Amino acid sequence: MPVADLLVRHADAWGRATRHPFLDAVRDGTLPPAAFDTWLVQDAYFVADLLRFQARLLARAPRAAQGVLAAGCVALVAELDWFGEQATARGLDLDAPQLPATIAYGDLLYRLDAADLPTALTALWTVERTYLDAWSAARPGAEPYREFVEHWTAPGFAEYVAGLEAVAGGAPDSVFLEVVAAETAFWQMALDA
Ligand code: MP5
Repeated sequence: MPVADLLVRHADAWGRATRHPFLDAVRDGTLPPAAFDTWLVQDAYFVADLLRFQARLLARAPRAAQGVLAAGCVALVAELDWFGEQATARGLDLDAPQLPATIAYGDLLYRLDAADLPTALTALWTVERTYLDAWSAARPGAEPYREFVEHWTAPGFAEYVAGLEAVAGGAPDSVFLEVVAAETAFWQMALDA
């Protein structure tokens, strides 16, 4: 079964993660700057956790998945630099405390170290596909958020997600639903903070 079937089979959960009010507000320009800043600082923590998770996954990945995972690790290192630049430009402190949804999502990534490879690869594809679809729904995005919309809707990012899709699959639906729930909670955290 192709992993993309998960998006149809669990359309409600998928919609909650990819059509969240946070994204409507990015598109309309009504997102309070404080909510965006909360998201940005918390997402920098998440990306750091994701890089560590992905590096551990690369170490045990099958030959066919090494290329896409290694390229993704390089991109994540560059993305962390970009987060640093964005934080500086907005005067944000990237050492601010982690919020509960960020901690919970990081814990999920650590738990996936013990998962079999199909499950861990499907989880990673779900993480990235969520951002592709979520930010695509916010296109073109209002200023000052447009650069972020462009970042996760660029053709190169879509190709990366397709590359992950090609090596994902064979996992229980529960891992998809767990990741999607963590993504929904992450958007909500930014609005509630
Ligand atoms: C991604 C992200 C996408 N940055 N944050 C969350 C909460 N979920 C998914 O990962 P990447 O590596 O930034 O494309």
